[in-house]
Amino acid sequence: MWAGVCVVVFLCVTGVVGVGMLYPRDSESREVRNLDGMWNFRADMSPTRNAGLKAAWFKQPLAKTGPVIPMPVPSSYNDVTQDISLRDFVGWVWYDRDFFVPQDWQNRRVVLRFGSANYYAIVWVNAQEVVQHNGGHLPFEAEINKYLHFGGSNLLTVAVNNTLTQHTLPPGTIQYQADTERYPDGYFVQNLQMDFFNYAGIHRHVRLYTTPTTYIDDVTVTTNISNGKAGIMQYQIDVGGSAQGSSIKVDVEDKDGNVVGTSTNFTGTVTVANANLWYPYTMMPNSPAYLYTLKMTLTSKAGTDVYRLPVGIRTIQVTDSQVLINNRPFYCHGIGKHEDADIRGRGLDYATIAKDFNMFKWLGVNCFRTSVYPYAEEIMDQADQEGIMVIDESPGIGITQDENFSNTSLFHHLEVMDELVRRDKNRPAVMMWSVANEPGSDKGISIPYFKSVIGHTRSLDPTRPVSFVSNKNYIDDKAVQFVDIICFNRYYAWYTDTGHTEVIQVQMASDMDGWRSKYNKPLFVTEYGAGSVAGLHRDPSSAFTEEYQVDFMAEYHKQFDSRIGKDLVGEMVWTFSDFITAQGVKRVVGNKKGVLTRQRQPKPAAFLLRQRYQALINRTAH
Ligand SMILES: *[C@@H]1O[C@H](CO)[C@@H](O)[C@H](O)[C@H]1NC(C)=O
Ligand SMILES: *[C@@H]1O[C@H](CO)[C@@H](O)[C@H](O)[C@H]1NC(C)=O
Ligand SMILES: *[C@@H]1O[C@H](CO)[C@@H](O)[C@H](O)[C@H]1NC(C)=O
Ligand SMILES: *[C@@H]1O[C@H](CO)[C@@H](O)[C@H](O)[C@H]1NC(C)=O
Ligand SMILES: *[C@@H]1O[C@H](CO)[C@@H](O)[C@H](O)[C@H]1NC(C)=O
Ligand SMILES: CC(=O)N[C@H]1CO[C@H](CO)[C@@H](O)[C@@H]1O
Repeated sequence: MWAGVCVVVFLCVTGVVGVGMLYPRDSESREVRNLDGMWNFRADMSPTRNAGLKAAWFKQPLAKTGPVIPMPVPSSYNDVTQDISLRDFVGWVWYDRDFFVPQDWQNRRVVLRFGSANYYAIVWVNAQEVVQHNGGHLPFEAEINKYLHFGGSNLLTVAVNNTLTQHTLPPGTIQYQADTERYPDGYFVQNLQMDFFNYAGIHRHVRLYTTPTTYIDDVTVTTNISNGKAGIMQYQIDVGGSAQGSSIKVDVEDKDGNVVGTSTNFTGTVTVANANLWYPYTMMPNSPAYLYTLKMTLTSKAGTDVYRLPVGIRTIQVTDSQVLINNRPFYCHGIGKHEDADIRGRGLDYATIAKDFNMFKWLGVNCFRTSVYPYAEEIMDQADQEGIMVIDESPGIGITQDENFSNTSLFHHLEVMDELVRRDKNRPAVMMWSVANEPGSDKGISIPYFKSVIGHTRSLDPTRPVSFVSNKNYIDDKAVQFVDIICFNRYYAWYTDTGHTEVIQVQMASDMDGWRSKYNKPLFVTEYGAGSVAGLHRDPSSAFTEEYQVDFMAEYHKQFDSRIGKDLVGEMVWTFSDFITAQGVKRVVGNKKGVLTRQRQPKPAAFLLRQRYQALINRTAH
């Protein structure tokens, strides 16, 4: 629930009204209605992209304002038509649809929730603005009772703008080309500082859900282990509406529905004797990822509200050379990825989620990074359920120039971290927060910026390590001093010394020795990788062939092997699958560093990785 007062666009004063952003779940007291499907759609192709806002297209059905086309929600809109101007569109696009609300919802609280819309969204119900949201990858919602026709039809209109500016995350710039001898009138382009296509639209579920007017607004759970056996759940429940005179019952249920702990406090502790701990699947092959259910029953004058939260009991600790899960060392053999897939772009799709997790298991992957923006909640759910650890990353990419470290950017970055931690704080799979990828952390101006963002994130969640991903070296980096685990991306023999795999070992060794002797913190290689065009061969290998990707990775693996169990706590190849980028002479229909093709078919590098990771499960799990 965001109440927004917008002076001009981008100077929005937003404030959180409620504190929570719980995932919508059915219960005895709550109803969830999906509004996904084929919506009406229209891009504002006017030169300023402002015709729709000026003419208030939200005041009537979109089809009455001009031609509309069907557009799937959730999905990116870019690749679903044959229209190149829509694929590469920058500016406002408009969506609308009708929905009915039953009469008997009148006495309940009705909330409209978006899983995400990239980037800036304005939402109207029956021609009245209900919410604005700044940010492309996190959920937002609004209580909409006062705008609804109960027992009748309602019009839902959404305008989404994918424009990236200096103060968005990721940042970008709009460049106007005034030279009329070279460009058409009013010509402008979006410059990006990121190596992936800026897919846009309503990317995740749109849902209505109901609660009683006094309701469970948020819950925060942290877990601990006592005497190696008992699980401790420390929790805090926040109530929305008029809490006066309300009472709570908290039951912890095991997988079979047996109540194994109970409490009647809003803030308290429940102890589970002989707890089944939550482990990544590689550490506990027979019963990984054990989830209890925290069932909360709130009773008030408004009736009863029930909400069930899955909770895994586990601890994470970081020493100067190890990550411990439940007091046992954890080595991450993982992968970086994108949400990118097929014609839906970055839109949510269950078949893709299932395929990607099946591929993780096939490869032996036991962790991934949500490079380089927060992923859908449904993906995070799968990680919790299947026991795959996650480095949960903010969309802080492209923060590279002095001007990109302004206080306006910092303020937005803190706000994004608030939203990310609020959404994912209760997830056992989240092992670490990453606040940014490859920022200008060699600049003096990055010091107060990262001190602030990392410190803020740690204050939001003192139970998990916090880091960012550096591409600077140990001599120049000025912000790594604030992190718990040193995460870095390396492309020796790719972006430098291209083709020379013989330099990899010596360069990686001095690199890692340098970090270690300067900071004495655990090391995590969050990216290394070479591009390969599927089907392209050369022997001896050379850049962009499938053979080169294999030779390249094998050299890195030798270095990793010499440090596992000493100071290296994780490795992640870049990347899971090929993905689309902006067009450029270095990118042949996208980035080809996938060990899988974009269609999730393995290249030879995938078989190398599978062999390595399956063996690592045996070597590091016990
Ligand atoms: C919407 O898009 C237009 C065109 O890129 C841009 O000028 C404007 O600033 C954008 N507004 C927002 C809120 O993103
Ligand atoms: C967990 O319990 C241990 C031992 O009882 C204690 O030292 C530690 O501070 C606790 N951790 C948290 C996050 O509460
Ligand atoms: C509930 O709170 C009371 C008062 O703070 C405390 O004495 C009691 O131990 C708590 N019970 C549980 C189960 O946390
Ligand atoms: C941000 O604001 C602080 C406090 O007002 C100020 O000291 C600092 O110089 C500002 N930073 C930038 C990059 O403008
Ligand atoms: C891992 O260990 C199991 C059981 O000892 C064995 O069957 C399997 O072949 C090993 N896998 C690899 C890749 O070493
Ligand atoms: C992407 C982005 O916002 N980049 C800006 C960072 O700062 C430089 C210097 O002012 C700008 O030129 C970039 O546009």
